[in-house]
Amino acid sequence: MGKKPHLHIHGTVISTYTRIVQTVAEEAGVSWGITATPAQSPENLRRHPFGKVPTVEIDGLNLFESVAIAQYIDNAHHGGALQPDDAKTRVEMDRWIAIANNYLFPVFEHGLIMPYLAHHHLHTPLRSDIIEAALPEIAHHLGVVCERIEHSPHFAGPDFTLADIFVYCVTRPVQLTPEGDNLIGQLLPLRHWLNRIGKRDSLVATRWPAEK
Ligand SMILES: N[C@@H](CCC(=O)N[C@@H](CS)C(=O)NCC(=O)O)C(=O)O
Repeated sequence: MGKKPHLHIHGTVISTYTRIVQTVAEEAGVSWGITATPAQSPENLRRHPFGKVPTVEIDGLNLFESVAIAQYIDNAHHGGALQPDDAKTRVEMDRWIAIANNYLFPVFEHGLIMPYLAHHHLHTPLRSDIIEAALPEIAHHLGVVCERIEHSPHFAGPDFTLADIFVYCVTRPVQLTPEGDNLIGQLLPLRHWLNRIGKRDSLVATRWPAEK
């Protein structure tokens, strides 16, 4: 086997999507380094026309969008081991990645995680009004996630796939807030899955400071 490449990540250090890319690299045995880059900085806007992080450099390519980056790393450097071959299992993986990106992330991020990050890091007053208003929808979304994982070891079925990485990295920050921890505490299958999956080496290696 050839020498594994190095992945250069540009992104904010505490970021759900940065963690997704770091986790896939860990799973693939690809070494990575990160340059702290704010999403809306002029430099990042040159890398990502929609002003999001992360962006990466690997194999002479400049890539953005986490699904594309994750699939590239897994395909080019891990034999596609995190993506099922079977079409029916694959569609389940794709569906849960889409759910994580389109429904879970926006609601969790804006309703709970950003208010706490702003409070802890920028020392602004905690926006309890935003959190209170978002909690019913957050509870609904967590319930849907919990229902899926109640009778299946992983989101696409028997094996650990990219879907588990996306759902874990999007959902775990919720558990780091008091309100999220309380909600997940009542959803035992989800809590057990988060505990189990969070022990994987790739997810231990990419923990946020608040988890250490
Ligand atoms: N679709 C993008 C989403 C990335 C994303 O939303 N990143 C967040 C950080 S976790 C971000 O850049 N937020 C800053 C902003 O929206 O201004 C991807 O998959 O990479």
